[in-house]
Amino acid sequence: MSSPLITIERFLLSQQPEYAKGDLTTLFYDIALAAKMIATQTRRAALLDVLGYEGTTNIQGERQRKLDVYADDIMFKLNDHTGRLCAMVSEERDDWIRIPENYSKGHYVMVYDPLDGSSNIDTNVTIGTIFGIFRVLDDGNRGRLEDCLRCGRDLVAAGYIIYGTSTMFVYSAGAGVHGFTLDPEIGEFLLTHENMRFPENPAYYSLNFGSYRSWEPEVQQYGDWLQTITEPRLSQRYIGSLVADFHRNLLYGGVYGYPGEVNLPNGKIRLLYEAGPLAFLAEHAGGYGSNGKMSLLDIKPDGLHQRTQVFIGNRSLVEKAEEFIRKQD
Ligand code: AHM
Ligand code: MG
Repeated sequence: MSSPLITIERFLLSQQPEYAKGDLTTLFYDIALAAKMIATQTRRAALLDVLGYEGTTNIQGERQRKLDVYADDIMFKLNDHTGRLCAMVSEERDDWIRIPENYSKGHYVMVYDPLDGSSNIDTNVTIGTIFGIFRVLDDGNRGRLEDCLRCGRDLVAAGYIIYGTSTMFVYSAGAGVHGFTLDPEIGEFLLTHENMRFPENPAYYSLNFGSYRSWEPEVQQYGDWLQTITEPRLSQRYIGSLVADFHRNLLYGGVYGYPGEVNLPNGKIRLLYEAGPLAFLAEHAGGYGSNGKMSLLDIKPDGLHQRTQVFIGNRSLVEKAEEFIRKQD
């Protein structure tokens, strides 16, 4: 008998824990709609003249690509007026985002990177969107900075959308990690990967060995270890698109790392809307995310765009990174 066709809407309504029903479920649905719109634009990028740079820079001083700006705008426009959120934080905006006074405010805060790995856009390589959702600390207010500056342990849900050979929506609201694939003909995300877990035996490591000479000696030793272990022997795969590297490692087992470098001591990955949400997903899939010393979920950000060293994936491989790094202390 063939397996039943389950849309993301049906799954959200029937399979979620009680607390995730209601506003949180509809919020996922809004994000799924944003995902479809971003996917459509990504697929047609070269035809629509949305490749290349916008001529502006974001808070990190990075040049914004047209698709970065488009994706950010879609995430914002689909979520500012729904009454489900009271604040947002985007990689592309300096400050946290207030919900306009003329709209009612909700109980949730959404942090997101609208288009991650965007240096890959112009070369047709997989990119992604990352999001995390917190509950507001105090229902009585319209959202404040402290509602946004939270550690990953406080997340109630997180997920990503991967724009690859197919578009997938992967999320967790604390009860398993589930993946849905977009059927472009009918415009629906259908359940294809229920209860995703890191396989016990990892297959890959994903670090940019081009930066090896800029790493701390203990990270270099970890890199050497990854390259030489035989039980199991690992292969290197590095796309340079965090969502894509994380997704592959979730399916086949592995570790993604972005270590600090001589001129970039905390590495490149942002804690609040990249590392935190992926560490949440990793833990709910039996894996682990660390900055090399402690769980990424236990670090409280001081700033919205704070960077952190990252090792994330199969627990055994991430704990090995911690072992090398602790030896140095
Ligand atoms: P971005 O948010 O500006 O796209 O940067 C994050 C990306 C990650 O997706 C990726 O893993 C990393 O930067 C690649 O950086 P590098 O080219 O230095 O290896
Ligand atoms: Mg990013």
